[in-house]
Amino acid sequence: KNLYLASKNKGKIEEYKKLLAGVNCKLLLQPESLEVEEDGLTFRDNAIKKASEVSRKTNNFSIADDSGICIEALGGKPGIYSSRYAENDQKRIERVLRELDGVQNRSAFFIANICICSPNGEVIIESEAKCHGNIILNPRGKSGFGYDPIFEESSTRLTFAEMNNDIKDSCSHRGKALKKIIPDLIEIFS
Ligand code: ITT
Repeated sequence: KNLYLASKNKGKIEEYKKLLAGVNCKLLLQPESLEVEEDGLTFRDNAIKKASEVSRKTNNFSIADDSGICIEALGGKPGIYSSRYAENDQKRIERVLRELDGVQNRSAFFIANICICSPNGEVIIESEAKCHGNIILNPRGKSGFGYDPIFEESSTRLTFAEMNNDIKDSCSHRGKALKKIIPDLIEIFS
């Protein structure tokens, strides 16, 4: 069976290819022409919106992930606006570091809300997980995407950009949210 990944984010796409390797599905990318407006007020609203729209348009199962980084000293921002906080990854990182200039409390978490829809657009599985850490003063590491170079994960003290894929998957918001539902996915696609 086909599973459409309702995402245009290259970093996420690479992570999903690996995370879903044990599920017997054919992973397809959402049609380039399909634009889903992310106007929900929560990660969950946006994940449901992306998955249900891609399922209905393709008549196939789909998986969407709405994620972001929430910084305590910024009242939870960028949050659902993480991908829109500035025009590219570099500028988003610069904005966060600027807004945290001189701020002692650097506590933050990543969150991923995953939604899977059946071919008729109905939500069949949901999952959510967080990963806690701190925003560091100077970016470290070259891997990954987005805010990875400035997020130091609590238990390893490594930034996501200093981790190889396996380590990031074992502790990241996305890895943890997806691992919880892998048994359900294996069953649906068996
Ligand atoms: P799609 O909606 O097409 O999947 P997107 O990038 O717009 O792509 P989101 O709306 O879920 O996806 O925004 C998530 C943003 O949060 C993403 O663009 C990154 O800036 C950030 N983000 C999420 N997970 C991340 C991770 O594991 N590492 C670094 N940054 C991450």
